[in-house]
Amino acid sequence: MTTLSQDVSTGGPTLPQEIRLRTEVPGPLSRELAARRSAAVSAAVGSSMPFYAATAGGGVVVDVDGNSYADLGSGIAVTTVGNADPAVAAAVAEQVARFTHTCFMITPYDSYVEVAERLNALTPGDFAKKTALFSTGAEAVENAVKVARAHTGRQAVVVFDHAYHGRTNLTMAMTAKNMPYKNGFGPFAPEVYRAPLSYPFRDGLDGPTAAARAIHTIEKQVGAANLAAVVLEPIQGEGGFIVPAPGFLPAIATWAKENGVVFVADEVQTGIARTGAAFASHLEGIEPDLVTIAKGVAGGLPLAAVTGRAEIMDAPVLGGLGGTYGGNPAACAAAIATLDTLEREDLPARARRVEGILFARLRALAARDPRIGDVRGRGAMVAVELVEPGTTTPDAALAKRIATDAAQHGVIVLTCGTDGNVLRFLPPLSIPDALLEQALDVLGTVFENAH
Ligand code: PLZ
Repeated sequence: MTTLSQDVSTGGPTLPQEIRLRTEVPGPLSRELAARRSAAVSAAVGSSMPFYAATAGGGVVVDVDGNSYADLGSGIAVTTVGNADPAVAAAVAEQVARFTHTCFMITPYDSYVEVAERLNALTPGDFAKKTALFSTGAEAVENAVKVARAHTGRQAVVVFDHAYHGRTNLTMAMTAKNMPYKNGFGPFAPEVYRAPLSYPFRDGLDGPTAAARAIHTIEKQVGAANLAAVVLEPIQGEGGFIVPAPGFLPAIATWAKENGVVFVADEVQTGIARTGAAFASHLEGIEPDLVTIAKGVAGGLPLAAVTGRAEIMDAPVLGGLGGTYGGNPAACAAAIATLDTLEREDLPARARRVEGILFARLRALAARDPRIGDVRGRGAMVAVELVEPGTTTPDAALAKRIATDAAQHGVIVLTCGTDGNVLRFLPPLSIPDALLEQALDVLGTVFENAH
């Protein structure tokens, strides 16, 4: 039986904020767990890192062998407020000591109502809004589609190239990439159509031109009268941190409004201060009819939401939205603590500061290394796209090698992109500047040594 190393303390920002490697990576205790895992856990579930977590907080994850890594992934953009954030941990502890679950559909409670009020106020648009709570991002996306269909009486849904919306049956249909998300898992839900995205690095189109191309596709292949919703990530996450050209999102939103189509911003990855505003839609000056929210909203607990125009959110029949765990009280308590911190500590401003550090360092690296074709993103959601020098040909092998080598040197970095050739940086906003700079030093060395 594996035991954790003796000096593992509790998590949160009090953990030493340092890169510290005590064993080879993975160490002996992680290797022991890996052996147990391969006998017990489905081989279809992957992990990008070879080491097992013991504690985390501030900007570090500490493994079972006592190695401390700089965390540039936040568990895929979840621990934005910090891992084991003390306010979140205290709020959850207080809540679970009072009650762990009643089911909001049976005996409701105040924290669900408060989270709804807070998200109604925080999302873009000064109009009457309502919210329904769920547990995962995919569930939020599915429910946004249900609400849009109930409101419009129409069935079709438009999504975009490179989109990622989840792994459930409807959201698999909405997700673009086959491997590994969809392969062998069909048949997929019908009435999902895909339009071309704005991808400045690859298409060179300005925003209005790219939007006109997408709208042409939608009008010719779907028809506005059949369309319930357009679902779009303001900055694509899994698809490669693709920031559409300025004007693209507003043009799509305007077209949707003119045609009675519900405009859904999937802010599961971009939301909750990640991009330097409460929501990325704020930065684009758009007011989505519905916003899907998950990941960062509850400091690591599973909570998701659909927030949007009251008359749209009220469209399904009574009882049409719900689920056993949706708006679980521990997750709601965590969300309230997270949203308090977002406001008190001005987390969007902190994300903009992180953006400054990431852009300065990554652009300097790109100037030295022609394999970095593009540096892009917003706030604490920044990426580099790796290509064969002088081309736009994706180099996925390099992205994989860099992420693997970075982990060996104490830095957690994730990859993404339809072609798997994008390295993405999603640090928790609680990471100290000095540790972020140190992690970027390590990354620079890893790039230099990767041939
Ligand atoms: N919408 C925009 O980014 C989740 C998933 C990674 P769930 N992204 C990370 C993986 O391999 O499963 C995501 C997202 C956007 C929806 C989702 C789905 O959120 O909480 O994973 O269901």
